[in-house]
Amino acid sequence: MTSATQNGVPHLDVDPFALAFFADPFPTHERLREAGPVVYLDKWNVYGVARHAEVHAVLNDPATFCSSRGVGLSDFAKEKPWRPASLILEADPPAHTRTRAVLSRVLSPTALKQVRERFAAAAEERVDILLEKRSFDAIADLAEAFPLSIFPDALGLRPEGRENLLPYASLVFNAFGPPNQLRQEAIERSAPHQSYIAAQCQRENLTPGGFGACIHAQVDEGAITAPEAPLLVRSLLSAGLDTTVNGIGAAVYCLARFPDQFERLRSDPTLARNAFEEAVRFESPVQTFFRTTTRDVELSGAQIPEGEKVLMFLAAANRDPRRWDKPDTYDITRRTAGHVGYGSGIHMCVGQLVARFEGETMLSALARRVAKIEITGEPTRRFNNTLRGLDTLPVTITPA
Ligand code: 4IA
Repeated sequence: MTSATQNGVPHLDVDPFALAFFADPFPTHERLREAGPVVYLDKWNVYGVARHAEVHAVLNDPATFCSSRGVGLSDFAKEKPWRPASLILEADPPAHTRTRAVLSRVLSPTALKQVRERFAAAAEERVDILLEKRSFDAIADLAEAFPLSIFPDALGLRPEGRENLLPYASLVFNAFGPPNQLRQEAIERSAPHQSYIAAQCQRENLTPGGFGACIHAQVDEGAITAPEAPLLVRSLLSAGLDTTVNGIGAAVYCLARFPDQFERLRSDPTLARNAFEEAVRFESPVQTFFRTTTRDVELSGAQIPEGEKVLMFLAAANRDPRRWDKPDTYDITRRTAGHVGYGSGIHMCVGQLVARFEGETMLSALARRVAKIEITGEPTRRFNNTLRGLDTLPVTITPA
């Protein structure tokens, strides 16, 4: 409940990193939005924004709401980061501008062209396997299996050790959260995953032609220094797999829960891209992120001092009734532009073309070849401080 209002900012006692919150965040998202444009969360001593307008405003003022002090709860000005800071995610202009340009080139429309065919063929192959099985776990056998069949190869990773990729990503996303059990246990168990990742980021371990080798080639172009390249590869390994796993998982979960929307998709498979985008809005695989204030600032009437953490509830913004008609309805024909599931502004997802293509190809294959997706058992939730998604989703599909 709202405990008090101080300096015009309502204080709430909600813990947005508790398991009970993850199980059903929606009523609390509403409370956060309705309490005011800016709130204060006493549990973690942070400001919070949950309305679309304020989330968008914070994302689009990177000079005031910086990333270089970390985009998790930990303030890098006060605490050493758990791993060397990301050169792109946890950086501000001008440093960010250069590394962002490099990853933009590596993940450009031209680069996507080189992998399109393989991604599309892999989606068809995956659906072949699933149609053969009929009954399967849509998380392990679809949402994880499909990205795992394409992304590590596109990066240029050797076959050995790939089982570390999802545990490492899960660690990265848990580590943005507060020092709760999820974060502490993830970090305690992280040594083997971290050493795997560090090794795979080295130039000699990345096969020619992949995204990883392309990053290292930018050293030869003089765009980055040799020690910067492995850290930028690390960004792709951190951000490129678990996000699309949870995005595709969200989309399949939506299409299974809302059969009228799957019917609509089947009648027009060109809606696949928007159906995926709407799933990203509706479920928001990346739920939250922080910024840190670089000065005293007024935001929608609230005074926020310098050096404060501001928690952005991307998922709440993506269902803010001030911004969206029927925000709690999954509608594959909705105009999804403006959702903040990929962020907004200078840090907006640099891999979004690859992510959207993965989602689109898989949903297009399902739309053309599957008549029905039925949920056959109770889905179970996977708990993470930043990512929202399922652990298991038992389904049976019927061929078209
Ligand atoms: C990085 C926000 C999320 C998708 C993300 C996580 C890690 C990194 C970037 C983005 O390590 O650079």
